[in-house]
Amino acid sequence: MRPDAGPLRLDASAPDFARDFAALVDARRESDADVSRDVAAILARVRAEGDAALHALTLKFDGHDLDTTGWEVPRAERRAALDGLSAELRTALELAADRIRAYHLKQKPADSDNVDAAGVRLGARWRGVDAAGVYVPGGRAAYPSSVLMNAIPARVAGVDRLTMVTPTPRGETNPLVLAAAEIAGVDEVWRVGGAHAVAALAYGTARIGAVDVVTGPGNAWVAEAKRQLYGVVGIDMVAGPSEIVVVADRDNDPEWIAADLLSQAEHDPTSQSILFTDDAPFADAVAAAVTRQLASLATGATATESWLANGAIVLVPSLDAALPLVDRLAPEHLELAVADPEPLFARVRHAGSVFLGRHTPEAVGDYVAGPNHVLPTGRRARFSSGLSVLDFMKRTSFLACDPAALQRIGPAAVALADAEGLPAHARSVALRLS
Ligand code: HSO
Ligand code: ZN
Repeated sequence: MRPDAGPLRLDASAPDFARDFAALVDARRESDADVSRDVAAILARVRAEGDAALHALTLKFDGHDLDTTGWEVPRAERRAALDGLSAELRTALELAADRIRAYHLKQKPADSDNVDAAGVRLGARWRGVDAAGVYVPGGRAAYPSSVLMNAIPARVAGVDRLTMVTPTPRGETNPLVLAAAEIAGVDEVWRVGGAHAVAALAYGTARIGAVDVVTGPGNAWVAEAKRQLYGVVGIDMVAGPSEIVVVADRDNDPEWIAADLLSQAEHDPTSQSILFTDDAPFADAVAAAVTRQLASLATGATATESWLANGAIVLVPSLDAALPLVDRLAPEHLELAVADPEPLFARVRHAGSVFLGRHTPEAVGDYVAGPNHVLPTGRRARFSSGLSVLDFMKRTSFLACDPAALQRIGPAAVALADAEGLPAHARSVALRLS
């Protein structure tokens, strides 16, 4: 594809804008390949055959024999991966881990325990799940940063056993992924991937213990496996391609904004980068800068495909006017690249994560700022949030009545039980009332 062809250009003052913008909002970028039947068959097979199924499916999909390459990555190999890092990379991963941990520690919810006006003691107690499993993709998306973003919140939540599964084509496990797992404190790493690995986490096999929550990104098969296993286990979310929306005025350096747009475009051809600006010459300057940068980007082929197929530049009469449009996109990432972002930020309702000001590129959040980079995509920020400590915890409520408290609220329960035609409920309360 020719980068000079340019992405979609929309002008909010054009007569067809409402129709064209609606088409942009509704465009589906997620794979609609229907893998549900194949995945269902794989899940059933792992459930029935356990490790034998994992062995056969790994041979088929990843081309290695687990009995030869080893099922679990030995502790020594993980330590060696960590020790083999350059000092610079190790320091960077450790800085990232420390900052992610500090941010997520503040998410830990407080227990509550109060006596209300009727004298009833009411409370809630939060506990981590017993075990969690983190899926780490192979190939293009084997990101050590994602290992940190998934594993650290689980550890902060107090999960007892933290397992990682990752496909290892030819049996070679990405050393950066192993080093990150070591830094994050992952307990077990298994050389299996794909829908069958998710099934193993959910059902458990003789080798791989069942977990309670499965998180982490993956291809269409992994996503479908998580969807089908939801209910057997908890899951984080079904993630789609990355997105960035940048709201920028003309006082920005077009090169900076172009780089920001490309930072998400380079993830995948289905990623989406959208610029909103109130200045037409600035829009042209950014478009030209994107084209220039694409020419020298090592990931240029992917980024070009994404930019041309899914990218957009939207001209708005004022940046204020961009906000309702941005809300409709409910983007995963939103940059407000202006000198004073606060007034715009105050009006944002739907976004996974917001990056305030000219010196907060989205990429700093992908790695080291602290908030989670696993965020809702595909407009799901309307109703969901980024991965957090809460995804690895659950809440148990508790209550206690003394005789006087039961005397105060019990009669209403008796009345409601009678009304629902449930006499045993009514009696269980009534017997305790004097
Ligand atoms: N931006 C991605 C996360 C990531 N970026 C990992 C770099 N590495 C999530 O949308
Ligand atoms: Zn990224």
